[in-house]
Amino acid sequence: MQAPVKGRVLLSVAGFDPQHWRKRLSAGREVVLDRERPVDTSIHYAVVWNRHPGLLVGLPNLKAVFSGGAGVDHLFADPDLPDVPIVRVVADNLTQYMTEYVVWRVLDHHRQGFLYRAQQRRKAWIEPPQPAANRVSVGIMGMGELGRAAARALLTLGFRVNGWSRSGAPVEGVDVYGGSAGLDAFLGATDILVVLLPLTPATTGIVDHVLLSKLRRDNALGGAVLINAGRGLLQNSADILRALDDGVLKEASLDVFESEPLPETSRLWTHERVFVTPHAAAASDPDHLATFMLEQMDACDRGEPLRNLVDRKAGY
Ligand code: NDP
Ligand code: OXD
Repeated sequence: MQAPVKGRVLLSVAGFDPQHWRKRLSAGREVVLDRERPVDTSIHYAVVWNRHPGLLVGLPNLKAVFSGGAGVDHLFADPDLPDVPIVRVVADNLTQYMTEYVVWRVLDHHRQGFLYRAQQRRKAWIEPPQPAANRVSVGIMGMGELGRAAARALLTLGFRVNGWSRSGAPVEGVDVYGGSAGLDAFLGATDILVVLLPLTPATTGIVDHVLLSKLRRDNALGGAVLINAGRGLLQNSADILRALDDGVLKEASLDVFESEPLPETSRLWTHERVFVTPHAAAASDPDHLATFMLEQMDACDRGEPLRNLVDRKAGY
């Protein structure tokens, strides 16, 4: 008996090289780059990143949508998102990239990179006091796949680590605080705030001046630090700049912004105590991810459950 023809994959990934994704996904299925017909019954799966609303309308046989990344806010921004399962990226190499980014930024702030770079520009040979890692508390907002991995690496380096999540679920070695009831205590025990939250209605704009002013400023580092690699719309950049200028924040590392690319007019580009990266903390790699996606599509066709499913109600 002939094996049933596999449904096709609609691929629509803005900001990535679609041909790279197409090449990898074509190893398992026929890939459609652009919608050819208003109604397309041949498409059973979609791999999507940051595309326009309405893209997935008119696909009556769509079985699941795969996000091109870990975040799914780009999908929920589509009012016409079909009611099918959504699979997001959970992958060792993405987690590793994010862990590297967090460790890099925490160590740079901890080891006074901003100060040394300024001193080097002046050719100044000055050795400031250096606090030990165990005198510094890193607080991670979002103790999911990425937050937990970053926490493990920071614990290995000797930092104290706090976490904040919706559930407050325990994580070994970490003081985890849960929900809005735990937020102020979490912030008050945190010197370096690392934001690894998903963007949902509950988290939009959460990193504002009020929140930043609750961080511990009287600390071994001489001020509070913000690192955001979650999403730009979690933060209010004007508030971050105000916090840097009025002493609420000592320094910031930002990978994500309300508007991307970060507009040239933004003062974040030139602020001497801000480190900017272009949403590059942990990029999805089709060489690594396409195989997992194809495996999941085949499993779904066999009636097996999908992994790394998004909770539509929670929005992440
Ligand atoms: P997960 O879904 O695994 O974890 C999300 C965490 O956030 C969970 O701990 C969850 O709590 C917590 N959370 C969600 N909503 C709330 C809330 N309202 N209050 C408190 N805590 C909340 O996500 P990942 O760790 O995989 O990824 C996190 C985010 O990182 C992504 O959504 C994406 O936006 C961003 N990202 C950025 C990248 C970059 O390059 N800059 C690359 C990859 C991801 P609970 O544990 O209770 O569910
Ligand atoms: C992601 C991202 O969510 O790269 O994976 O931002």
